[in-house]
Amino acid sequence: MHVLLIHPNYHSGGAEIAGNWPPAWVAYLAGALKTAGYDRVTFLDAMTNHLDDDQLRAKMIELAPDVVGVTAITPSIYKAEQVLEVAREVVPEALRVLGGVHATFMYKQVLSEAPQVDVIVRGEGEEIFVNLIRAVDEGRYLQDRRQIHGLAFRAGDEIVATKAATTVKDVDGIDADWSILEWSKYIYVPLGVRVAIPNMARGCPFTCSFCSQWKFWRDYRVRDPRKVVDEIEKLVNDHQVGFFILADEEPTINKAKFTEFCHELIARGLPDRVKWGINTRVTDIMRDKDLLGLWRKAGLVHVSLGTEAAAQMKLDLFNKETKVGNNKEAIRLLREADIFTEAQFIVGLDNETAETLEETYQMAWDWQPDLANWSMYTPWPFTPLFQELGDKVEVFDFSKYNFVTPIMKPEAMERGELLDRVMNNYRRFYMKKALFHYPWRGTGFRRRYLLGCLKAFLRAGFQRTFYDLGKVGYWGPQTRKKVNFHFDKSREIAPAQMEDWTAVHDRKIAAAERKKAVKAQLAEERAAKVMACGGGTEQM
Ligand code: B12
Ligand code: SF4
Repeated sequence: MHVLLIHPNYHSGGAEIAGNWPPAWVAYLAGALKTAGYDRVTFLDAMTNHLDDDQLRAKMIELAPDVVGVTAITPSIYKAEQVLEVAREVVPEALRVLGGVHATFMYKQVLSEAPQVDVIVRGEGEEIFVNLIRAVDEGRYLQDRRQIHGLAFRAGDEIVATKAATTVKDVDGIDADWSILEWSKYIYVPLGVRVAIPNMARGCPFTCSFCSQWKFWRDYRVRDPRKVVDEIEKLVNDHQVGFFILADEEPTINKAKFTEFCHELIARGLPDRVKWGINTRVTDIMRDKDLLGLWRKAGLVHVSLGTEAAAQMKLDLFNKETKVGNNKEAIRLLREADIFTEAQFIVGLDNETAETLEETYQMAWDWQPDLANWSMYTPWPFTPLFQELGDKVEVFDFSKYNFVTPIMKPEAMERGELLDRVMNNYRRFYMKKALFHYPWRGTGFRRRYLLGCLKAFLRAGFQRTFYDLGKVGYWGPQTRKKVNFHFDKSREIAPAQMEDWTAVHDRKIAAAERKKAVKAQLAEERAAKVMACGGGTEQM
């Protein structure tokens, strides 16, 4: 049984500017397959190697796999579908599998628009994929597929979704196989070292309305920190990894486990050999302010904070359960602990104005994080906020759902102006930082790291890959009226997907009505409560 995994060749100038990142999904799936006895797994990183269809064609013919598995987040979905189209053409006998967050929620859309996709794995891949591969290997896939949890496929005209699989409960049984990657390719530009993305915790206990991740991983689970450190030690020893970020949505909420993780790294002398970064929440920084020194000692040098929105109003809308005032304080605390801070702003909702964008800049400058990012609000089609926005979402070309393209048009400005104002924020922030802060602040590692980040930004700026500026034709404020985001207007929501949403919406309304009725009934009962004396409320 030969399984070929492919990461599609999709690029959008955002996080990529920091280097070539290794695909963690491949390591985790290859590990699960190996543990189950399937060790003939090959990986093609079409993204990092910029492989075009012809190159993929040639590779697939050469490898002749039994199964082709491709991943997709929302923006890379069409590229992923294209990879499977190539597979259908040149290795038609191979089973064509798609996994990842987009297909998990949008399986009706995908199966409607891309008949070349044989089967979708919905949710975490480790267990579902092994069950699927086992069925294929034993020649019973077609007859058993309705019994395998977590799949979606077409059967004639019908789109079938099997029972949802449970999340991976035995997270300590997860054993990634990172040896499948071609390590010389994965370099983190700011430090010039190899980079990895291990995963300690899955899920997020919060429910921010703009985010798809809590829905994907469902329950929050943390692996045994010692096992995660085993994995990291191996990455350092076997593959000379010098920097990692935790793939986790929320690595710090479980204070005890995160503290144990830090102690374990220190006990094994790893902080001298590997530095790392995380994404986390302002509230955790405030809670753990006394532990920030320990975090830094454990090698944590970079914290990306979901400060998310400058205005409290926006925070409330996003359901972020945090307060604007805390952001400044969290950044100060991290700076004091000598940890780099990256503040993330989400801009570009329909109520964005020139003033609110200016406000985010003023706040970024006031808070003084080392790095600041302005991401375009992207309405993941499976999030609560998307449902709320309804008709306001006009673009269904998912390839542009990438944090750098304005999907929403603010009422007060054109998309080109929004991009220009965001660029203006970047220009002002980084110009001042580059001139007055980075070269002069701190010594040794801190200075080297900051200048490394600046180098990554400048490189992307020169290559015009940052924010896809080259692709959209943005050359500065004078071109803001001419930028072209090249939205594919022929892209629409498939009727089957629409029906699914409507059904969910109806279920939600029905559930809300039920809740309201139960509440009213309870209130009535309470009001009509029998009094101690035996009478009702109307007694004297
Ligand atoms: C690391 C990371 C990156 C790395 C990518 C590294 C790489 N080569 O894969 C970098 C920094 C380059 C990056 C860039 C971008 N990213 Co990113 N990134 C992440 C992050 C932090 C972790 C992803 C990860 O590795 N998770 C761990 C692995 C194990 O999980 P997984 O990939 O979901 O895989 C599991 C399942 O999905 C499933 N599965 C996945 N694929 C397959 C395939 C098969 C065949 C099967 C069976 C199963 C399966 O099984 C796996 C194991 O359980 C997530 C946020 C998060 N915390 O998850 C955002 C995230 C994935 N990124 C996101 C986005 C939007 C982007 C960018 C577009 C942003 C930008 N403009 O820069 C680009 C796109 C780059 C690209 N070309 O794909 C979004 C996607 C949202 C969405 N709904 O689509 C996320 C979720 C962030 C967010 N907050 O919304 N990113
Ligand atoms: S934005 Fe962050 S904190 Fe909010 S639900 Fe998503 S992962 Fe959790």
